[in-house]
Amino acid sequence: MKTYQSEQIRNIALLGNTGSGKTILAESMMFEGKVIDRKGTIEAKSTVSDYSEIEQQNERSIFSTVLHTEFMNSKLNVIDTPGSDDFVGAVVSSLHTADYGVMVINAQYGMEVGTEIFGRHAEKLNKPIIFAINHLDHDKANFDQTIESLKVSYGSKVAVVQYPVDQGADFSSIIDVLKMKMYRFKGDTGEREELDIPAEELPKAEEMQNALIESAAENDEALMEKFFDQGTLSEDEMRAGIQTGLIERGLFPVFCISAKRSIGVKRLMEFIINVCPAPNELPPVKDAEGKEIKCDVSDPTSLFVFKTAVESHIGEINYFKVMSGKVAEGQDLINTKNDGKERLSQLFVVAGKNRTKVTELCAGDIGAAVKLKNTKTNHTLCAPGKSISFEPLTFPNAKYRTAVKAKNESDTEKLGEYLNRAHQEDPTIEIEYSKELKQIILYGQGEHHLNILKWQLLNLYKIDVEFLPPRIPYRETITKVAQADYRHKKQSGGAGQFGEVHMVIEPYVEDAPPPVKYKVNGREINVNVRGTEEIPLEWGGKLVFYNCIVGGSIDARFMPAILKGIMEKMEEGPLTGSYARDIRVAIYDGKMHPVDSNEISFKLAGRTAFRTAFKNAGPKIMEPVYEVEVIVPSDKMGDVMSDLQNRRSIILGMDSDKGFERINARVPLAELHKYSTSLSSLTSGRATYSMKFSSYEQVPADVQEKLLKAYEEESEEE
Ligand SMILES: Nc1nc2c(ncn2[C@@H]2O[C@H](COP(=O)(O)OP(=O)(O)OP(=O)(O)O)[C@@H](O)[C@H]2O)c(=O)[nH]1
Ligand SMILES: [Mg+2]
Repeated sequence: MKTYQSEQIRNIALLGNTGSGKTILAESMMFEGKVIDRKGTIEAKSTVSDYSEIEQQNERSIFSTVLHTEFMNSKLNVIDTPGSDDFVGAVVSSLHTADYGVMVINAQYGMEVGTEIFGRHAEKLNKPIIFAINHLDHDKANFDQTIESLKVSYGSKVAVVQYPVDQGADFSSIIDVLKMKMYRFKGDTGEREELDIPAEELPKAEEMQNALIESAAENDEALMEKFFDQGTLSEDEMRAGIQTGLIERGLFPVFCISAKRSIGVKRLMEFIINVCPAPNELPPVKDAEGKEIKCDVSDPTSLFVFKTAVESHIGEINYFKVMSGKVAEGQDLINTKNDGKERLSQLFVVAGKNRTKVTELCAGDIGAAVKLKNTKTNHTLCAPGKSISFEPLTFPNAKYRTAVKAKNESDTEKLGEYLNRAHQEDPTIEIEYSKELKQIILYGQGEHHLNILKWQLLNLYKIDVEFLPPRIPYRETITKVAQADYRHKKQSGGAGQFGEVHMVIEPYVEDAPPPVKYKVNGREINVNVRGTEEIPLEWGGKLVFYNCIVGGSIDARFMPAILKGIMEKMEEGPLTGSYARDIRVAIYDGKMHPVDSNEISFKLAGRTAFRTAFKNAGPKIMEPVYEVEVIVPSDKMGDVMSDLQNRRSIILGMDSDKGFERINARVPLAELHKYSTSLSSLTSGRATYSMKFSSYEQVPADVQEKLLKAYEEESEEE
């Protein structure tokens, strides 16, 4: 395969709601570029893009797939992405890599939740978007309504370049108001005739053309002036205006296609090659230090790895974009993440699972390398001596958690190894080995997301795992002052044990002055603080420990043992065994025995006194509460609201945003188990949400009651 220069390259990511037709569009593009001579279908499990077994089983894309095709003496790199929100990680990395997003829209439904979600990611990454209105051959296709739905979000930036003449089952013709031509397609091969616009369509076509001219002029002052002077713009001027608008995200051009029947696909590709600037004509990007890195072949080499995967037969494969310079087969580069040397002994361009060896790739191009030693997603490789390093990709927060366990205990170690690998392949899968919950917690984007991982573990790595309800990291604290004494005494034969501790405990409040006097149960206890230890707890909150011993009733050397005993109970709270937090303890009296007192006795006395005091101090269980944002179509708003209310939520606000309703609420984590699945079934997959940790809050009395009972039962069983 020949080497393509930067100016011959275009990089696009196909985005859109699940089922909008991205994979079929990719297939059609491969067909137009003669990478394949027959188009595969989803149903026959024969597309280039959905080549993995799990995608074929599910009849949908799950991973991003890199493809390329040669067209008009250019190389079009296409990244097909999954449309389900569960796999948003693949969308983010693809969109980051591509220079343009082609947002595929199903003309039966118009704007869908996937359009909304991925549109936001494109906005965040500042990527230009081209709309491809697909499924126009469907009986229920409605182009005008689709455009209206897009305008709710994108307003007058929606610039219609084409409209269908005969949408529906007989769809065959498109009018292109940039070229002022009609394209008529025969059969399903993309073969087309270029015709003059028929007289009866001319008034509409001219009206649409005027609208497009105005949109094109709007993004360029010089063009605007010309437009005012001449009342029109030439085709080239329009193209220039569209180009400026597209790059600045001031204009979103709309194309008409039927991916399945190859209608309009070639014209869309022509537009991408003719109008969209090549990577070296786009503004330079910045590396992590803010240094501008130009997409220039004559600059030092730098590559950014956007995807690491394990493929059968070849092992680990890294997909990268050449950010600057060029990379040749056999070249040595430095991984700036770990300073390791990597030899790129073989370079490939890929189209699904088909790899073609190449000798060189220029700035802006996308390729793959195998057998790298220690290179993964988000790493930068660069020429020795150049310290170029790109900012890692940032992914949306996890919104689904489950506990995982190998069914066969002997697989536990292997499970850990493969989970780490899964995280490297898909950073939206996160793993926490929770000492606190005594569980391995997996985090992901949805139940489906983690079920795919389960399938992979079983089918690719032969590890059978089960998912269990994840425990909730509750916290325990107190709400009032309490006092307790405890004497630990043991006399059995030889050396005895003796230690007595008197303490007062109270809630910790930031910046509160040290204690002087307590009133507990009508009794006054004066204290004299001799020493303070303020311990920030690993799990959040604080423990403040005051030594208020006067007159040597307990030797200073036993204080650490008392604190140790208290800490043991802080780590395994008296109510439910959860971590305790935000407590002040004052040790103000006690007793020693000249022979029998030792550390162990004081540790036990401290622990038991603390437990007793804790139970009398208005103890409360606290639970993690998350801030949740749900985006839902208006007709499902009521159902989603009442479901949220059943989950002990506090609704913070509601507003309409770009054709969707947005609900902000605070929801306890315990009520969010499998929320993504319920939301999906409540709205037929038309809603989405995100969540982030907010704070710890006291659980209501009835919930506390249940938790206490459950802990008691659990403890009895043990
Ligand atoms: N009638 C018609 N069907 C289409 C068209 N494009 C795709 N389809 C069908 O729609 C279904 C979904 O197409 P895909 O290409 O898998 O959609 P996708 O956007 O890749 O979906 P995800 O991978 O789940 O995100 C398949 O059955 C396709 O055959 C089209 O233009 N017209
Ligand atoms: Mg797909």
